[in-house]
Amino acid sequence: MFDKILIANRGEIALRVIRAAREMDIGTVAVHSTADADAMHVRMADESVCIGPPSAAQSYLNFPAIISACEVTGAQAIHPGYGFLSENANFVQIVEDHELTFIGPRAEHIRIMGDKITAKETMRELGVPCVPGSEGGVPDLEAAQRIGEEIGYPVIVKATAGGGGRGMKLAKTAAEMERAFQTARSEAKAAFGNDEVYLEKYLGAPRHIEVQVFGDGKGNAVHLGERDCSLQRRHQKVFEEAPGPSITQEQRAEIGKTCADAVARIGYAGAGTIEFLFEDGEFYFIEMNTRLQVEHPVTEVIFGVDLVREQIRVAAGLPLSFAQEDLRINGHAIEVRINAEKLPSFSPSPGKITQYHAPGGLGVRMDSALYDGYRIPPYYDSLIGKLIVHGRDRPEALARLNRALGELIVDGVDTTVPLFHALLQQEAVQTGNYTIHWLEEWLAQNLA
Ligand code: MV4
Repeated sequence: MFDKILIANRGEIALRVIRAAREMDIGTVAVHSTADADAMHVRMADESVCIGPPSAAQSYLNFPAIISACEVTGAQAIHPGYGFLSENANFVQIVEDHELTFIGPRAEHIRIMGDKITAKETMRELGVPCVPGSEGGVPDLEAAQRIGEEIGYPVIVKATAGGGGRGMKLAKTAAEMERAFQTARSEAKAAFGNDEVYLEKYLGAPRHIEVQVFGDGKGNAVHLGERDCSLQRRHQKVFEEAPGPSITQEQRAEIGKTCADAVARIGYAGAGTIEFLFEDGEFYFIEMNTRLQVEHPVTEVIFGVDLVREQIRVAAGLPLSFAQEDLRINGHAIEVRINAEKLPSFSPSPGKITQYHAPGGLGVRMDSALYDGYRIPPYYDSLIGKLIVHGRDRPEALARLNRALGELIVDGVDTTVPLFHALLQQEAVQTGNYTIHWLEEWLAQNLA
């Protein structure tokens, strides 16, 4: 096992990794920008190194500064958290070239899943059900029009270098294909320097269901069920839950086994998330994320496992500490993302926290790097905390969420907390009967 690891991240996820490491008796090194000198992750780690000015490009994304921080402190491995360098295959390569360990999958697997066409081709060959569409890239408009007729409209044009909702254009009818195809291409070229696009049948009212998988890098893998993350605004998740309120035990077991077998076959190492659209009882693969996700706590809470601990174990060459048959779902968990944002525009609201009080009690977990007097810098993501609640069933989790939100105090900046109080009053949220479009439609009618 490692003696010391470096956390190449900030905020709540840096604390999350420090906590797991400390329970494993592993030393921790925080890195930080000049804007984060007073951040909680710097205070909580055993050691810290300043790696550059505020802009992420010069600090949290600065390869040489991070590698140097390992060399100076003797950290043997790097945990990337989520975002920043977590899905950067070039970084993984450089980490390995310096005889350090990346706590995450191999560069090869990050690369495959980073290209959405290769990802889909790989998953299809591994027996994972995919959205009907083009076989690989579409070279020109004529091909797009021919394939559009074959799969039937509406059709969505997606950039292979996109993902997470970036670089997509909808063609509702054949007449709209020319414009959708050309716009998708030129926007992809401008945004990613890669204009390759592919086509999919557009699903009108699906849910976003994602399956948590974990590989040991030696051909063994398990699944930890699914999360329903359908409640999103502009491709940002807002409210996530596990298990998915629409998924049966039989569906979970079947898609879970398909996903675990797929990642086992490629020798995948560490945590992964396989994203699906779920409509009329069928799963359709869209993308795989080769990192720990923001919403991983809802899975941890219902399975009673520490996913970061397992990431560190697998990176050190140890086996997973559980087998598939050890994994049982206990109750229901919900996470809400607390952002420093002003409603109804959701514009960033950085500034000084004049009062902070975290909720507590049975079944309540608050993952946050806030403290009284902390100044939220304007340079980074607006996520300031995740409130995760656990109940014996979904109604109990909802009641606990309502109670915990009432206890939470974040003064000095605007937050998304009022949104959650309002959402908990909605029948669709109470019953779990929502699709990927529900939140945007509700916001348009109730907030704007
Ligand atoms: C789709 C789709 C409908 N049909 N693909 C958006 C994010 C990216 N991960 C995939 N996305 C979508 N792909 C097909 N074939 C609808 C979306 C989509 C969406 C997906 C998940 C959660 C929220 C969403 C909001 C709008 C569109």
